[in-house]
Order: sequence, then C-alpha cells, then structure tokens
Amino acid sequence: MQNPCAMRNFSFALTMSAATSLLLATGCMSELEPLDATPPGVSPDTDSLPGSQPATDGGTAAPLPDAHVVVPDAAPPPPPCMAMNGNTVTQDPLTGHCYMFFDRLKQEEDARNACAAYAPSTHLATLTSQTEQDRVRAILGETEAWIGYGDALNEGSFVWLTGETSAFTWWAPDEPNNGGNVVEEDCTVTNAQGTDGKWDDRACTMTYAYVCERDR
Ligand SMILES: [Ca+2]
Ligand SMILES: [Ca+2]
Repeated sequence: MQNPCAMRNFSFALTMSAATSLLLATGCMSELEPLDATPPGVSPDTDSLPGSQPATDGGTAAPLPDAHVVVPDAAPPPPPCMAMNGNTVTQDPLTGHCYMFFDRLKQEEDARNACAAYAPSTHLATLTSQTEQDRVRAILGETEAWIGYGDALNEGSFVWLTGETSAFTWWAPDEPNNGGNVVEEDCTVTNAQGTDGKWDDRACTMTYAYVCERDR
C-alpha cells in the first residue's frame, strides 16, 4: 500500500483546510510544517507585500512622494532694548547686544536663571573685551553685580557660561583668590568695591545685583 504521507505531494491541489484534515488523520502532521512556508523552489513574492514599492521596468526606482517641507515661522523680533521696571540698559550699536542691569539681590544661580527667563538668547553678561566691560560699567553706578564667569567645574580655570573664549580679564588686584581658600569662591562680580568695574570671585551663594546680556 502507498505510504499515506506521500499524499502530501498532492496536497497543493487541495485547499489548505482539506490538506490539514487529511494529514492530521494520517498522523503526518509533522510533515505539514513545510506547507505553512513557501513551497520548495518558489521564491517569496516580496513585491506583493503590503507597503512595498512595485517593481518597475528597467530597474529604475519609482519616484518617491514629495517630501513634506516644513517652513518655520519667522523668529519673533526681540524685545526692544529699553529700561523697564527700574533696570538700566545699554546697547552695543555694532553687535546689537543689549545689557540690562537688575538692581535686585540674588544668588548667582538664581540670577543666571532670571536672565535666561527674561528674554530669548539672554544670559548673565559675558564681558570678553574692554569695550564690553566699559559699556556695562557705565550702567552699574557703584553696585557690584554678577557676570557669567566662574570656575566651579575646575578650580582656578574661569570660563564664560556661554562657552565664549577670550584673553580679556579685568580682575581687581590679588583676585581671583578663591576666598583665600577659606571660603569657596567660584562665581564673579564686576565692579568689585565699586571701583573701575574690576572683577572679584565671590561665593556663589552670596547675593548681588546682576547684569544680563541679550545676544540679539
Ligand atoms: Ca574658585
Ligand atoms: Ca575673591
């Protein structure tokens, strides 16, 4: 008698449900496994898979749909560089940078955050030239004020919080002194002792007025 399992050779002519029933009845279910896959010798027809690009003659790729082009809205104009709420300001006519003096006492971190929240592209002032230093000095009166210069990350290596680099410094005599290594001083005020706008490193937790700089 013919091996019933050999009947799988005819199963391609049957519906899948009929083939399943027949092979289950003859104890040949294990031989059904290949029937669930592509029959031997037949390559999977990937071109018919949902979502695939149809094949084109000559191997030329079908053109892709036009990309959705997003046109950003124009940046809003910066707020005018003008005194508000009692602060004083000055603007560099060449760069357009606006310097705003806030005569309100804050710890350095709070002053830094206040600048960032005040207007876009605004930070504690970074005074990288004598011109910039003199411009800010002119609006401070006799008040000491935080600027964005510190050495919290690497003692003795002062950096501007914006990452700007400059050889210009304006330290007062014997400064920076890191508090004589008695009190950690990792932040910087300008106009120290109200004289000539000179800089002094001070403890970041002390409170001073501050100067913000808006870059545009
Ligand atoms: Ca220090
Ligand atoms: Ca100091």
